[in-house]
Amino acid sequence: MSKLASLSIHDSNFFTNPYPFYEALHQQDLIYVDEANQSYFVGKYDDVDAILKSSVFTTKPLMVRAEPVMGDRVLAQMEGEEHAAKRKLVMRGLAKDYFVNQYEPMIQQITHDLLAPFLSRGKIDLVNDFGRDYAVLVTLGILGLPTENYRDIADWHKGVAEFITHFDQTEQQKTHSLDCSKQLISLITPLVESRRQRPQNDFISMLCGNAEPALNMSTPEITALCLNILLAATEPADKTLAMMIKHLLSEPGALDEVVNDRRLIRDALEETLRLTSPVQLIPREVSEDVCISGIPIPKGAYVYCMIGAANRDPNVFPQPAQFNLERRKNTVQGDAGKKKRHLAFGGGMHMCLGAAFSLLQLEVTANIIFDSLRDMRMERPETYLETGLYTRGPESLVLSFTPSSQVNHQGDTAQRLMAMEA
Ligand code: 2IO
Repeated sequence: MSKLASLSIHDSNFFTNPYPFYEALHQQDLIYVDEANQSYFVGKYDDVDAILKSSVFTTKPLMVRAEPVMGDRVLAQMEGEEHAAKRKLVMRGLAKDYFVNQYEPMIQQITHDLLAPFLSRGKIDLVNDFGRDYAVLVTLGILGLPTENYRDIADWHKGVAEFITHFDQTEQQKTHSLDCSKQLISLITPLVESRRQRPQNDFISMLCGNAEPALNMSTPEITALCLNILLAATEPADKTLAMMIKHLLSEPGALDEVVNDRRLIRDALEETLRLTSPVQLIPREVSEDVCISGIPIPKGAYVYCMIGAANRDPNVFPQPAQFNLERRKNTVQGDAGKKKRHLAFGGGMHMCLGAAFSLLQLEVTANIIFDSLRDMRMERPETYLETGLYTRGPESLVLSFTPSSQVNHQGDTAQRLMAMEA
């Protein structure tokens, strides 16, 4: 039998560490309700999985959470043929053949360039010296957007992300977010218009519809789609990378294991996404009266899928608080023998379309980090802090390592020079 409990997402303890709340939720088999906001917070794996696959739970909350800063609807708000066609188009742009030929060298270059100034110092903050710039530069690279003022773009991204993911923005903060959105829209719009007139071999030209003339998207629609990709690709990337390194450093022997067998990077990423999901919440609106785990939920209420909690459901993930590189091999089987994967990428028809891409991207970068930063150690681990209710990640991750003057990097450099000459 399930019960209801009050939860304040404004509780500062929840913000810095939601995991004890999730544990209590699973132990007591309950759903949290935020009375003031008519919001229900669901954290059981099977409930969340069912909600994400059900059309009774709509993506309407994005009309208020995202549309105002996107300038138009995001993909997750669409349905039917329109959704299928646009999703397919974007997925084609992120496909593996492009990855190997175009994206992989771009990601390698960005990673090397951002790490370079730190290699001889033997010290780097993986979040603030590397991750934030890295995440936005790679996304700009995918979209073919100019990178000269990428620090401005990173700031505008932050403002827009705050609008989507913060629950208690003041009017002033809202205005700031909307200003950031205007800046991004006026950066992207002329590029869309120019690609429309003179198509090139890039992502935006593809969205402009020469490959798919039937779609015939308007300039604001394409711009919103670019913003959608900018947000969805940037926001979780640096967080996932830093949290993976943190887990590998905290778990005895884990880092060496992965450094010595790079096939395990994929397992480390998947386990990081499960244990510390960079996106913790997915909002839905219920279109009729329903019951979840015995709790009646009235039509029109908001239901937040706590994917960060579902990913620690002990019925699906034994010893859920443990970082376990072997977990993928031992996943619990669900219906029809299907393995129950973590829900960090969501589920159902709106499941993250960048999932495969993001794993390839982070694999490329993790490989370079392991080659470049030998004997990584965490500085002052007791100060490590993750924050965020909706998207969540470390405030910083300061690493010390053996400076490159003491490590032979010739192989890497020679390869790069050869690649540049080619
Ligand atoms: C951009 C929270 C960054 C998405 C979002 C308004 C729509 C959608 C998500 C993820 C990550 C963001 N929602 N990506 O949760 O595209």
